[in-house]
Amino acid sequence: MLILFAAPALWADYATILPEALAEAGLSAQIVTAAADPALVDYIIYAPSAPLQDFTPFTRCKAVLSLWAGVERIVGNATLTQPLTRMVDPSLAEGMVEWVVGHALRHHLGMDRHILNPTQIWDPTCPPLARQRPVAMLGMGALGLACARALQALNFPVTGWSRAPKSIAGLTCLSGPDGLAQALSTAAIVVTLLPRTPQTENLLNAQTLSYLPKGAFILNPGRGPLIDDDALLAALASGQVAHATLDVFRTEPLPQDHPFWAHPQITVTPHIAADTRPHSAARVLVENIRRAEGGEPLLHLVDRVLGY
Ligand code: NDP
Ligand code: OXD
Repeated sequence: MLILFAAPALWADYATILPEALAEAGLSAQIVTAAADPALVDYIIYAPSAPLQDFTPFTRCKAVLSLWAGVERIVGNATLTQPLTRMVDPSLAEGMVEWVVGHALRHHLGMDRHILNPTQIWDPTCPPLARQRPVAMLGMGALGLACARALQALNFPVTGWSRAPKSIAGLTCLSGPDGLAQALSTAAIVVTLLPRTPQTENLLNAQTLSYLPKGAFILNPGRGPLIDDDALLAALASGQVAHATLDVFRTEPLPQDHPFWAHPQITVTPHIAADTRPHSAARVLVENIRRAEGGEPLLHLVDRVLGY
């Protein structure tokens, strides 16, 4: 079996781990970072940094396995006729839970008041309890659900919102435009964990931001285009939104002259909310290769029509 690891910049992280995971699964494979003859390649491991754009010559390829959860940069590639899978990995979810819970607690507890307090004022005002701070989780997939559960475990009342209606024990689940309006109308904290698709672009815009109670916090570890940047700046200026913590942007790296960098109500983190961890990711990739070789259905298949 021939595997093309098409993200040469990441190869050092996988050079030992991937062959080990293949061996553990009883699979024997040759792994290359450039294919002399694309027609001989059985699987492609892909990341957005990959130079590969034309999948046409990979006539034998049984699947393209994305190292990233978000696939917006490959899903519309017209040359890609092979099945595409995305990264769903417990370590990715664990990282995302830590980022979301950490930043939610920062805003919930008003930590900046004490960490930054330049005037050394003794102000013993206590924050409300988490149970009094509703959260809207926009996106209830692998990552959104994990974050919703973690916040719920801290007593935040969580309302989840997704494309298709869901019923999840212990969580209020909504869908559709009315569901979005309802979820936002009570949300003190909004977390956006949606994929970037034509349907989710600018989902948070002047109108939807206006549904929020005044002074809400936004955490966006999903994708930059989920939020209309100008509408966000206006909502911050009016106080509708108190603070936005953003991990993802329309242009990455965020350009040095972008207004988000210096904005006192915006925290920029550099697309680090959840990283694909090679140790566990290698096992996710190998499990799908094992399945394909055994004629079993692939896990985490991307729906090419829905775009995620
Ligand atoms: P999933 O595909 O598992 O979940 C996506 C969720 O979004 C689903 O609940 C889906 O609804 C919902 N959704 C999709 N389209 C719509 C829509 N039009 N309206 C309402 N809901 C919609 O993805 P993951 O949870 O694994 O990842 C989410 C995103 O997080 C990724 O696409 C990526 O952009 C981002 N990400 C960011 C990282 C970072 O470091 N910043 C790291 C990893 C991922 P339904 O359940 O009905 O299908
Ligand atoms: C991903 C990401 O999609 O890191 O995996 O953003």
